[in-house]
Amino acid sequence: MRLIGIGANLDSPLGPPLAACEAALRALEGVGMAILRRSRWYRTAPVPASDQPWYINGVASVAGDDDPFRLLAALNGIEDALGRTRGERNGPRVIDLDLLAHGDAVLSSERLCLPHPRLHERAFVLLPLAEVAPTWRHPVTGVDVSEMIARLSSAQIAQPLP
Ligand code: PH2
Ligand code: MG
Ligand code: MG
Repeated sequence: MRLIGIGANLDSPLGPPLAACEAALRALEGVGMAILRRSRWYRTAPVPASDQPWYINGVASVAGDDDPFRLLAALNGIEDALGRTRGERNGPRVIDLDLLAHGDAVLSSERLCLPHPRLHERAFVLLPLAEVAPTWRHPVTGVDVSEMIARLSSAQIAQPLP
């Protein structure tokens, strides 16, 4: 199970954030990843709270590359192709593709941590993740998605688009 988080909160030449998110899904298929499941798109308030624009977020599970570092490189390549520029941490962006989990892989290197280290505290990841992989368990904590949602610390706004 390879889980990918998709997010965007700036307009780009492709259009509004939703267009970049849709383009990212097509681009994943374009580099040979089959989309197994995908969530609805969510409109989400920025975390941490700030005055930057709200995000579109979603999650997809894909089949494809067995090597997490190659998969990460493919995600970064798609971000670049869709016009991502790298600014401040947690800054606004035209597209963000995060490798959330790669099977039960647990790793912590400078380039990549698996599972994503902040996944369990983010409604904008967990709500769409629950649609794609409702029985997924965090390989380190053993906690499943619905329990992680129940444990979210504060009200975070993440609503599916109508
Ligand atoms: N991504 C971040 C930081 N904050 N907030 C929301 N709502 N959605 C995101 O995708 C997001 C964020 C860093 O990648
Ligand atoms: Mg991110
Ligand atoms: Mg990222």
